[in-house]
Amino acid sequence: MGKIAKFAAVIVSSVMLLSACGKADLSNEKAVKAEASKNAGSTVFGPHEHVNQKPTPVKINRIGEHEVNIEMTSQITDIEISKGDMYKAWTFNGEAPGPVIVVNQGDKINFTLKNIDPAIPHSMDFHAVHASPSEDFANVMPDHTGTFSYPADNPGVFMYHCGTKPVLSHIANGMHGTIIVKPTSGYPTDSEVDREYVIVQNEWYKYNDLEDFTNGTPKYVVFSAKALKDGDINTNGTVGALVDKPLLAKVGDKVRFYVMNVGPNEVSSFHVVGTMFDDVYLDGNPFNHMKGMQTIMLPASGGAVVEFTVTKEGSYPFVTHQFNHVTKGAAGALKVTKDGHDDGSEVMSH
Ligand SMILES: [Cu+2]
Repeated sequence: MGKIAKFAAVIVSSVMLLSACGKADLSNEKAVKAEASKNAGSTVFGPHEHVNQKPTPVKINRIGEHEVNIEMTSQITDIEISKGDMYKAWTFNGEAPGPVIVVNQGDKINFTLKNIDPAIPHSMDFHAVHASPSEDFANVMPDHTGTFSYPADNPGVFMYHCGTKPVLSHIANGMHGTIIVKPTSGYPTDSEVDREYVIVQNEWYKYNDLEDFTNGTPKYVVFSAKALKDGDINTNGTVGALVDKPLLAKVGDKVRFYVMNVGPNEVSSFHVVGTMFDDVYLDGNPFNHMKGMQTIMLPASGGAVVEFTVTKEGSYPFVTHQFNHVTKGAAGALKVTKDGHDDGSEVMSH
């Protein structure tokens, strides 16, 4: 077995292991899995057929200067991914992508997953932490709760996702999101930034179809915006979400995007039309500072902080410059006006 195959085998078997502390009960996992694979395909997975759980707010409570409690749910929620196309998404908190999480570099995270999916186990894999995957990213069974602790010592824009086997099905069905670990000393350009948004790219395939997830091409490739604070724009990854409801900026603003490509399978070539990136921090680490870029490459699970200036009024499309994905939905718009308010003008589409 090659190194990569071995690593994959370790991941696959590790998610099957019972947490050493008995935090998660996996006793009926095999039966649940057999049922799940029997039901995979384009018809709704039997046990989820009548399940549509309304979105649940994420709970983030700082309990110390360097310690934060985060509680999320895994749940089944209908999302209209394109006009008239409902998807019974597997989600964190009823959103796909899930809500953005923000912590500080050096925080200890105490993470609780409440799995309210009545049928199958889920788990949480934070790319932002040092952890023992087999213990700390262990499955939480239906109607159970698991709590796990780990440090977030590295700053950046990281992916999180469900790590339950088959991982591809859990990510492609909607279980992905972004966690930002704010650098202790900030970014060198913090004081220049006028406004900021979190943008996530993801793909959709045929409903819960592992064969299509594996060998097919995406049906939709989409962008969403996730709220950093109450009142910010917050959307699911649906076709046209950020064209119908463009992001806003004011002439002269320096705009920061925290961008994340959750895949599961495709690369993103992230580009904003009409400007270039003055400053880029690859994966969101201040050490990876680059300047004057036109397009940034985000691998599946890659993130970045990009900052750019908008000098004139108008509608600035943002895309993945892999234009076959733009025809599948991967476009959004930043509307730049004199005062930063929406003037009702038409948004340029690609
Ligand atoms: Cu899952």
